[in-house]
Amino acid sequence: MELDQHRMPKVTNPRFRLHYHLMPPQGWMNDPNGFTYFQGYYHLFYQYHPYGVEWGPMHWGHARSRDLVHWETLPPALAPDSEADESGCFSGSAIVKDDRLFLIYTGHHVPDETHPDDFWQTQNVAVSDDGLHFYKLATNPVISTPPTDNSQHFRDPKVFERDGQYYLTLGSQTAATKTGRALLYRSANLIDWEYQGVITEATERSTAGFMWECPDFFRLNGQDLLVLSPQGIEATAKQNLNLYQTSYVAGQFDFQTLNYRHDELQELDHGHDFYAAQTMLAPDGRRILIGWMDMWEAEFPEQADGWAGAMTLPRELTWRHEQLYMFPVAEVRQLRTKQVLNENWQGTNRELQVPDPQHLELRLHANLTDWQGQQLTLRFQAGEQQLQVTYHKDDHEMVVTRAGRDAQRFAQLRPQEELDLQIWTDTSSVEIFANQGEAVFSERFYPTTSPQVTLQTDLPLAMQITGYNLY
Ligand code: DQQ
Repeated sequence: MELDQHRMPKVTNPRFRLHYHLMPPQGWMNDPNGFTYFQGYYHLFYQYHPYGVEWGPMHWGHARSRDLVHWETLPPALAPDSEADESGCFSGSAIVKDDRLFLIYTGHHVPDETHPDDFWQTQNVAVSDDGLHFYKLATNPVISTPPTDNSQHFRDPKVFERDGQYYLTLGSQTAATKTGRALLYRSANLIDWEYQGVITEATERSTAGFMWECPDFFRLNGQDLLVLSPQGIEATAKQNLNLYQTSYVAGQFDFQTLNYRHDELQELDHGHDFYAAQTMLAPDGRRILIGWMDMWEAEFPEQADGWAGAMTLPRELTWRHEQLYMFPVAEVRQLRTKQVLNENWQGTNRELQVPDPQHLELRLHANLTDWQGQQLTLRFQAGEQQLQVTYHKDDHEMVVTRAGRDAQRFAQLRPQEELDLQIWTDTSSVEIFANQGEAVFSERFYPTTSPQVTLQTDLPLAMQITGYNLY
């Protein structure tokens, strides 16, 4: 589809542009949508406002990749130009059926722009034969009203196939209690959908949220996992500190009875910038997740340059030690251009000299068994801009501190003998993976000069340090 070039902001300064993460060509990006594999390409769509650097009438931006790391920007797939989605093509997902790519998305309707909170939402389908051109069904919407006990919040369909049936889960809110829940629908053909019921719901607003956005329901290593983005969970001292969360529950779901025995909601990523994550099943069976690497109501310094928003690295999900692990897909190794660090080091304080600290893959690997120290800190410092990663051995805690307001984020690790810290930096982002993805922090970080990278421990610690320059 064609955009009106005259109305589109231009990128005026490359200073914060990322080198290997997906970001909009210009304009605004939020949630990942329609993450799928079709005719030899990974496709990733996203919530896109081409006519401003802030959220606005939502389009579906579109990119594709052969390898999950080199992305080609394509023309937007959807614009809010039909009766079924007049105020926005909100989040949704994709699935391949009979060699055709089906997009299922939410049509947003605001009858009176002066009252943006008085809206209604429907579910719609668009189809493509080539992965480039998309046709909305003339019969849209495919789901025109929410269940009778639902509020107006009814969006973000995530479609999947199970035992020869199509299903989708939807983000929603119970009308009476104003609490979040995930709904289940079933279809034989992706067009005619039958409401099944509630997969699971918030029992309390303060601990589970008033609305669940972007649910994603899938099976991994014997677990039925529901990843969702709850709004309204109250922060505790060290958890749920972002405005909105992305969390998950794990358990066993029965598609006949809709009985879901699951444990508590857990945060999926502990960083300041992570939301609306979506997964896909790769052809080789890996479950891969991408999230929006930003947060609502955060500052977006890149807005001054004509764009806003980015995606995380694609991460492979695994289920280990009764929790989800996330770790960058193996394809990310292709980004290495040169090894810049490779040494065994023991000491308490040093600067890591690397040619380009903002495009770096860094790994610190230490055996903690005989170490009497308590604390290890890695710091990126550029003037006032500082991002610090600290491991506290006594309580097995990771703390990320980003200078500025609301600085700290926390994650608890299992007691173990080794510490393996892996970090990817990309111009204005830092992603931190502890112990192969047991704890993850996604951070936007905007140094305006090249940061100094330093390592500090309270007592000498032997570690292996490796680093690669990334393209
Ligand atoms: N963003 C979309 C909605 C979704 C929200 C609109 C989550 O579909 O619920 O841009 O960030």
